[in-house]
Amino acid sequence: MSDQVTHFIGGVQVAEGATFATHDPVTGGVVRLVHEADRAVVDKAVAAARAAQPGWAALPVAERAGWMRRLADAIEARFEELVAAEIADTGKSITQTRTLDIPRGAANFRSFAEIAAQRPDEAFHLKDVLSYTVRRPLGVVAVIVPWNLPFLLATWKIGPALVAGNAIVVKPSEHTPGSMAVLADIAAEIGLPPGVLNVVHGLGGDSTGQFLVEHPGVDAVTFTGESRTGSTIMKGVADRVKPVSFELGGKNAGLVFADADLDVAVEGSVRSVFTNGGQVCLCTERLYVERPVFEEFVTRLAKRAGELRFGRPEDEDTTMMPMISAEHRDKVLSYYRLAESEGAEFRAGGGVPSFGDERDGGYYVEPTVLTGLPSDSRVNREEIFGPVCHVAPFDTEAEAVALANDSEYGLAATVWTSRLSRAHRVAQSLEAGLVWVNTWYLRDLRTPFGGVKLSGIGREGGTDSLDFYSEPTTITIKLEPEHE
Ligand code: NAD
Ligand code: 6OD
Repeated sequence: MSDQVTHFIGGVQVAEGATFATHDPVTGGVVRLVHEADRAVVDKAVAAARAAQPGWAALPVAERAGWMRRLADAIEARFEELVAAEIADTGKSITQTRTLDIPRGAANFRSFAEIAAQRPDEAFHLKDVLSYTVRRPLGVVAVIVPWNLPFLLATWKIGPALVAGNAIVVKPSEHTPGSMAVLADIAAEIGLPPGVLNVVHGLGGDSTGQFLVEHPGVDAVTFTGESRTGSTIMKGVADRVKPVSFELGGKNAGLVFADADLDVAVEGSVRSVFTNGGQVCLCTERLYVERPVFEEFVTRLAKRAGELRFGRPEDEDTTMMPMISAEHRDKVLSYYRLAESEGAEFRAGGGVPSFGDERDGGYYVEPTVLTGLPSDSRVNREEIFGPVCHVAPFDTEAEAVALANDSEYGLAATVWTSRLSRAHRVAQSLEAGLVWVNTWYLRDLRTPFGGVKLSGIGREGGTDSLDFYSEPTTITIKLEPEHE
């Protein structure tokens, strides 16, 4: 892939629009120049998708599923190139990128191929009346994704949208265009019908993202990103009543009961707080720990936070990555300072690491563990999206559930307990789309994924994705002629 990122429209590269630079989060240096799609480029992409969509939808689902498997095969064949592109844009560790981000891209295409190809139609028989449902694709879908898991999150939407018979226009984050540029190249290489998958690059509001979602030729929007952006997009598409699927922000709670295996709870919380530098919508930012084990838990979590390794991305034992941008680093640091002014105790971190090399120009912050804030503090209510959590004690199960649910968000929660009945009871009381018990971010791609409250609208995953990316028509037939 060249260092100039171009759009992919109708099966060809299009180098139109002014360019902007992306920056390496590890050093702050320039990574690539990216063409920004203006309205004219977005028009072209939508027109290419509209032209391709009927032919694509007319293929039997088994053929579209075959294309998804070919995409997965090609991702595996160009695995290291994708790993390199993702690392260059994000500064992720090579270990995470090789084990999570890129393999999930291939898995997303493969699993939606299987789910779609094997899905039966629904039919209902009532005396002499037969009702059955056929599903049609929505048409042209805009796919707007963020920077934190760029390849994983884009393919999570692209796979089901395509296999359901839609043509799509994808807009990756302005910070992370690299892996989608490789995917576009892969689509051309395997001969995916031109116009079925288009990629336009650019910014969000008042730029490519907004032009795309509000385009009259776009039938639906699938978006992952901040809750505030979701709300803006919703207003922008309201007049045309476009279907939207939104995976938005989180302020996820973790509940640690005194009966939990504390080794498992501590290590699991290290993962759930600090993975990807805390830049995963599912990351835990609020931990509530039953009072008898509170002090031990905090001490151990803080110690482990201090042991995370700020290696270079290519070092296999690196466990802490930079923030995506200078702006995001400053946002996270502003919450560290806010925590100070709100009266928090810093049990780990709170600052910026110093390397004595070019990484001092990068966007690193220290993994941070806070205690001592009330649940109505801003640090406990607002999504920070960095390597930081606040830990508070609780005394009863009911109090723990109430604290966890005291949030405008409702994406994910974790429960650490060895009591089976408690695990079920608490999990079912939490106002969240996803609850993990004694684990975190363990995924079965057939299950519904999404959040409640400010965390989203709708569910994707398995048949929920196929349902969003299609519309049912119910056909009812009277089996006996009415006048015989
Ligand atoms: P963001 O909302 O700033 O941007 C996401 C995407 O939307 C980018 O491609 C951006 O260019 C585009 N965009 C911005 N404004 C737009 C507009 N007005 N119209 C159309 N497109 C627009 O989010 P981000 O900073 O890239 O990502 C971090 C956020 O994403 C966090 O809040 C995180 O919780 C959330 N997130 C949620 C999930 C989930 O599954 N629920 C997954 C990942 C990230
Ligand atoms: O694993 C997934 O399918 C998914 N949608 C993860 C979202 C992570 C948020 O940052």
